Amino acid sequence: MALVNIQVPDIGDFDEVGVIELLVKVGDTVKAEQSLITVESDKASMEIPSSHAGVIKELKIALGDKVKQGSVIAVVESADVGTAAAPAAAPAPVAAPAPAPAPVVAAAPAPAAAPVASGPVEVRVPDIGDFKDVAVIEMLVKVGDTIKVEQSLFTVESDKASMEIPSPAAGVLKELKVKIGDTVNIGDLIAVLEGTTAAAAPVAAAPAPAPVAAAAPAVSAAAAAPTAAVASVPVPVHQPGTPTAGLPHASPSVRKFARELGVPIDEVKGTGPKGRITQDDVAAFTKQVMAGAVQTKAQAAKVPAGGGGSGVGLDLLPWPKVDFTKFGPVERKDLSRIKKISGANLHRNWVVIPHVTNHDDADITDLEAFRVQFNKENEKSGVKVTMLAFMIKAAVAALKKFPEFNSSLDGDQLVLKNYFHIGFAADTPNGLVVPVIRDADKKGIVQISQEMGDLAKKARDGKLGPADMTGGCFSISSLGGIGGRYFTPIINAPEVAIMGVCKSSIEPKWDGKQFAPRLVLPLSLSWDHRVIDGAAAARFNVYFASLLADFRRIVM
Ligand code: CAO
Repeated sequence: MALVNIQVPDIGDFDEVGVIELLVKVGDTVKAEQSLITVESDKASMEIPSSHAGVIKELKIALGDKVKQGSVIAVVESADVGTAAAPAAAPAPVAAPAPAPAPVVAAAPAPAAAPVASGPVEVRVPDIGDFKDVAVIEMLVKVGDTIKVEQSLFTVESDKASMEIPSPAAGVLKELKVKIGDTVNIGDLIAVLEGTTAAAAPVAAAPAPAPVAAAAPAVSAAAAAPTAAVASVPVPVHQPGTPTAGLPHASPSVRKFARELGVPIDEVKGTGPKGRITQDDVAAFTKQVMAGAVQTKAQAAKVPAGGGGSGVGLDLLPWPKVDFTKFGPVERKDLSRIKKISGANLHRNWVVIPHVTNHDDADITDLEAFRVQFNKENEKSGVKVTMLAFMIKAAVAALKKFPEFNSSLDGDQLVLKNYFHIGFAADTPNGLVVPVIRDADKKGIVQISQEMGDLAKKARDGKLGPADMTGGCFSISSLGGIGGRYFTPIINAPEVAIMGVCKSSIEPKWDGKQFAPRLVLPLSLSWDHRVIDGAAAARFNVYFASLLADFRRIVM
């Protein structure tokens, strides 16, 4: 018997990765190759196995620690030290890296700065070591999306690791050759990109990935590629039958999503294949917790027996359970995917952000007359200039004048943005989405109207990608085409304000001498009281309304 230090093996280009799960405890008897811990980067999670069989004498790391190659995970008392090349009688623990993990997935290697001509680029499965038939469990992009270098395309999963496969090039995704449930192997064609603009060389033209010897500790076949951070992630070799008891089964992006919402992922029931936890499962869990239908273990521990508020968390009454059929016939319908996701986000934003809503009116008589006249004159162009496009421009001017409205909270700091991406709520058959007009400060009203039309169509067709809906600074939610007077829009976190707009109507306005009929647009500005004060919000609304009343002010 000897004490063996089990170390983190070569984990490629990763400096440090976080320990997210401990799979064993002191006193446990472990087999060689049994998983000890799970580590995770932003793109991959993997289990680190023990190099030796024996009894865990000491755990050298804790949850949340960062580890890298050579970090000692545990001290194991082992009879099996033949491979450790240490004197049997040595009193000090023998250093033994965990078995060499072969990379399950390595991004396609490519020369780092090779310029790429426009044209189709075939993306193939990179070196996946000894693995065969790795399952595709999650698609992260769709045809038509504009892809950045290193943007994750989809997630693959073996029994021991899941990993997002990044794109080696930028461009528009023309074809996806895989779908959920497919299994892939090294060299399989997975996608075709077109109109590439950056960094990586076409995979088809790239040198074949160096084969990874199963026993070799080093795994940096793709270290020079732009995707090296992902490419060189090693994961333990699959050992059929090795237990993974207690490990919540979820992809890195789902774990990240859960962490962002503060959801204890080990309490979420997975409904995916083999009990895998999906993003929808996390959203549904969040919804149940927020509705008081279930409690997390932490919440349960805080609520005193016999009830009574603890002052911690919401401590709400459970959601009423009603047998509606007692009162009349009912039908049940599953919520759409968009509704589940947006519901969880809206609920979090409503609960976390101290909202205040200021209502005001804008006199848009002249602007609407101009808009109608302009559209008449330009009927043949095919582009209709909308009132919302003017409001986007007005929002940009107001954000420039009141920069705290163009910010996000990050702990104790305010992140002030020097760019102007404006989101607009779009109603679709499947639910609410908020596409974003990028760099609205650099675009004219006609271009904004055109882009909004395109994005609204994409939204209705369910074709918006993540890039269409992220990075917004401020949102506008217009119910103007439908009706209503005022409402309370919910802030689209991490933004700090949102403008709600209702239907304009002719109202009598006193012009100093008489009542005159004016076209009045109702405005409802919701703002985050942690960042914005009431006086600033009132000023923002007044300024915004003054721009719509006389659009010439926008260039002053
Ligand atoms: N007052 C009066 N009429 C208005 C108006 C306003 N504020 N805004 C638009 N209209 C009229 C337009 O004049 C147009 O009428 P015509 O067809 O007769 O010309 C009609 O409403 C449609 O307007 P539009 O084509 O300009 O579209 P839009 O820019 O108003 O809206 C979009 C586009 C995508 C925002 C909209 O289709 C939509 O989805 N709105 C709903 C957003 C939503 O659900 N918000 C709530 C979020 S909180 O749950």
